[in-house]
Amino acid sequence: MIDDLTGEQPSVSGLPQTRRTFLARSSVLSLAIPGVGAALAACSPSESSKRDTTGARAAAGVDSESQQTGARPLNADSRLDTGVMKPEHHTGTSATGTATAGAANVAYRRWAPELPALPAGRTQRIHFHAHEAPIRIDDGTVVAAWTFEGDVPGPIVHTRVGDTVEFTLTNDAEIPHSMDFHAAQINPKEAFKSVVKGQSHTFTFTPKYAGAFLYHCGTAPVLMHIGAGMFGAIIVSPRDALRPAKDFVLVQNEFYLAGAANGTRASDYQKMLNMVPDIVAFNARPNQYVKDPIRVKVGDRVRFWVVSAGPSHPCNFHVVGEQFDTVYLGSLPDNAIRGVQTFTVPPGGGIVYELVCDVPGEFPFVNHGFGHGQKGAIGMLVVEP
Ligand SMILES: [Cu+2]
Repeated sequence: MIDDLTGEQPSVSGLPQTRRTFLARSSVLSLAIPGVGAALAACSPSESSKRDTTGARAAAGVDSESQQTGARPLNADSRLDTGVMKPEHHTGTSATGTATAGAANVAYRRWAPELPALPAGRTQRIHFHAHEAPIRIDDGTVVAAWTFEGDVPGPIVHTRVGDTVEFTLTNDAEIPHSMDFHAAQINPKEAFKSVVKGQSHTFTFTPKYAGAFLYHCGTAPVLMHIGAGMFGAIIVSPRDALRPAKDFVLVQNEFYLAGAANGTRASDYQKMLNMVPDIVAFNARPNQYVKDPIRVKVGDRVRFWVVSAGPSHPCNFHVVGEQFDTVYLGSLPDNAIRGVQTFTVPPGGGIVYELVCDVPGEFPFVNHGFGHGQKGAIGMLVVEP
């Protein structure tokens, strides 16, 4: 299914001021691409009075040079794509033209948490597009998001220990993006390097361990790219099937929001640095599974694959009225602990939880760090007779 996923090609014209400003600032701090052109390197913070026009030239420079050379170089210097770079003066938001266009007409859609079946065969080819899009996360909030495949989180990837994942990222966005799979052991300088607009990059890996793993854009500043929506879950099943269960994937993330164009709210880098989120959610819609619960039957075993995308906070996962029969810390079915009430997923981590639904009822699942539960990291597991 994922093989066939394609993204929309966003318009590159009519960059709004916020977009130009972002490009101007980011170009001198972390997003400059060797070989892309002097225009990107030329602007400096001391030229702040010229930021908008310099940014416009920088944005234009990406396209014009690419057209002139006929080749858009990949970023071969992945020092730019890691936490080594500290763009301390970055003040951007995610409010690009493509991320805010048409926001009023974007419909709310519940994010399906069911784990998709494993694909047939031992090699899975996945092609994601990075692009920007407005995403309605509740009735009153549309976020200007940076996405994989036009949604937040990106699609669930389901693979198996020892299988081969051949992954391709195509970047449709102005800003460079990349992919970092936590299920891969691979040279990040090569595999996780940034891809500029219009280019694609492919790498292959074989997961060694079963578990719930994060994937995310690793382009600097990583905080900004995860915070703006570029994350998802890759679920690695063991070679031998686990015991039967109803499998659900929950990716917790935080939103740090400012006002933006067209009624959208932009992810705000300075707020991310301060680490006080406006919203915390499972699968990027606050309280979505309270409004439309996850439903199972009495006697079912439920397995939650929980990932914390952060960018900065853990998920203290707990189900009210239940106890976890088993919690797997990693490399399922090894590393199991029994009889657990609450267990914490660190940002950038994943934990697998199982419980048996002995009695009917409504069981809230929550981030028991209740400041974050109150901000939306709560849902409902309905056990039907
Ligand atoms: Cu990115």
